[in-house]
Amino acid sequence: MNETPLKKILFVGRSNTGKSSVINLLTGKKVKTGKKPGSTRDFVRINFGREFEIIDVPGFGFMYGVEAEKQEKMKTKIIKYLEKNKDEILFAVEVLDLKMFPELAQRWKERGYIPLDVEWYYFLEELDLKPIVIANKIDKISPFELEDYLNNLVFELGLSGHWKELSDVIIPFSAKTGKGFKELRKAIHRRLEELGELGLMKFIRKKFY
Ligand SMILES: Nc1nc2c(ncn2[C@@H]2O[C@H](COP(=O)(O)OP(=O)(O)OP(=O)(O)O)[C@@H](O)[C@H]2O)c(=O)[nH]1
Ligand SMILES: [Mg+2]
Repeated sequence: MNETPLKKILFVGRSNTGKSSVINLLTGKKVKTGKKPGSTRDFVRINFGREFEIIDVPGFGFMYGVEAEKQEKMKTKIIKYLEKNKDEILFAVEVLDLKMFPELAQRWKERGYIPLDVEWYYFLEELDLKPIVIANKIDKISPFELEDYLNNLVFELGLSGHWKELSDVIIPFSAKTGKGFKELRKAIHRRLEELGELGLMKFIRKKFY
């Protein structure tokens, strides 16, 4: 096997946050989504010709019906994969459920832990994978509260500045209504431009259907 490795964009995030849904929207490819966390149980490679693939990484944190030991194994598998394939990964997209984020983050912190979503963000940063954070499911948040949710996210991720100035990193989004699609596309465009890979934009849909 002497194939050139495909360039990859990696989608990560806790279970049920909408990773597969976002991939569907962006590419028009049918990726399995589901109501129960753990719909995607193994790495799914979504191929685009011979140059590019999107990797739908199984949700970490909680997988429905999958016991703790298996989850731990999956976490190790994801970390190993990242370390091994680092050079072919263009950048990462972390999808989180903004509606659930504050409560979950609080719960983890009360127990003395770094919230899982935050830990992953740091980890991806550390690997220099320049994560774009999709703050998904904003359709579940009232417009009056959205600002607070986003400020809280910026704070928890340890970023400075207003979320509006961080449009390269945090994208308020709804895979249900398509809100944020244009902004997400722009952020992806910028990442690819920096990498000299703008040719790959042809695989990203122009608008939300
Ligand atoms: N209301 C709302 N529901 C959403 C949104 N995005 C995804 N969902 C729903 O959330 C559930 C999980 O979506 P998936 O795309 O399967 O999530 P996933 O992150 O791939 O989940 P795993 O594969 O289990 O890790 C599905 O029922 C989706 O329809 C959103 O923006 N708003
Ligand atoms: Mg999935």
